[in-house]
Amino acid sequence: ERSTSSFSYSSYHTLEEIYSWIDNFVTEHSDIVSKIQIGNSFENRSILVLKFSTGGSWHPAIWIDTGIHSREWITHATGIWTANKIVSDYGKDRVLTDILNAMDIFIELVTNPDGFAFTHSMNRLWRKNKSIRPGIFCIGVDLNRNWKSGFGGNGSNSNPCSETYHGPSPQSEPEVAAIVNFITAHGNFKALISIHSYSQMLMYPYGRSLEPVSNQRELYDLAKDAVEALYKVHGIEYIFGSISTTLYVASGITVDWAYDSGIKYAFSFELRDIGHYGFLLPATQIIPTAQETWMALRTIMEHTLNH
Ligand code: ING
Ligand code: ZN
Repeated sequence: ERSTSSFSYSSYHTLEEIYSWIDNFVTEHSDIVSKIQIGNSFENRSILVLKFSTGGSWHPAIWIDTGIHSREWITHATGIWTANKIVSDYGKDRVLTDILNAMDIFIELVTNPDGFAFTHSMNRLWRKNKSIRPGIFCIGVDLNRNWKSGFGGNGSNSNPCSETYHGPSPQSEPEVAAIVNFITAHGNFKALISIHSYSQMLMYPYGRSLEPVSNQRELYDLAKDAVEALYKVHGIEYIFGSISTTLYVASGITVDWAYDSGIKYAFSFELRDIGHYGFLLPATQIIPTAQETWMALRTIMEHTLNH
C-alpha cells in the first residue's frame, strides 16, 4: 500500500504491513512525525521509533512501547491507533496540543520484531525474542526480564527454556540495549509507559520488590485518575497499584529500570481482556480498547506536563 488511507485500524497486521504503514504515516505527517531507527534486532530487523514533535530542541519527552511480548497483538494495534490519534487530534484537543507543544512523544510500536514475525509465521503464542547462543538449546530471552534494575532477582528465571528467562546478562538483548542507549543518550525522558496484555491493569514500580517508590502516593493517585478516565469510555474496569502488590514480583523489568534511571512517571498497562480471549482478543475489540487506553495515556501525559 502507498498510503495510510487504505490501512485498517480495526485489523491485526503483519510486521511488513506495520513497517509499510509507518513509512506512509511519516511521509503524510512529516510536519510532526519522524521515524528513527534505534538499532537492529537479534535477527537483524530494524528497530523503529516514531517521534512526534512540534519542534524546539531537547524537549522533555514521553516514551511509549508496545509489543515487547510478541503475542500481545492488541498492544501493537493500540499503539498504531494511538499514533494516528495524536496526528488527528493535534490542534483540536487542547490537552494533547499543550502536551505536544511542550514535549516530544516517542512510540516504539514493535519492540520485539523477531518474536512478532514468528507469531505470524510459526507460533502465535511466542512471547520472548529469538536470540540463540552456543550451547543453549532453548530459544529466546524474556525482554521484560533483561533490564538492569533487579536483574536476575525474584520473578525471573535463569533457565533458558523458561518463558521468563532473564538472559545471560543485563541488556544482553539488542532489543533492550537499543532502548537503554536511546533513552540514556537523550537524557530528558519524564515518563515511560510500557504496554502489555492482558489483565486490565495499570501498574507502576516496583516489580522487583514490595518496597514502595518515593512518589508512590502520586503514582497511586495518577493511576486512579487514569483508570477512571478509561472506565468512562466503555465501562471497562482496570485495577491499579504497584506491580509487585497488584500482580506478582517480577525483576529486571522495563519500568523498574526507567524509574531507577530517574523517569519518575513509569507505568505499565495490561490491556484487555481478563482472560476470556486472552492474547487472542478479537479484532473487533481493537478500536474500543485503543479509545479507552487513549484517555488513560492522555491523563498520564497531562500530569507529566504539569509536574
Ligand atoms: N505480564 C507481565 C510479565 O512480564 C508485568 C507482567 C507487566 C510484569 C509489567 C512487570 C511489568 O510477566 C505479561 N502479560 O506480559
Ligand atoms: Zn507482556
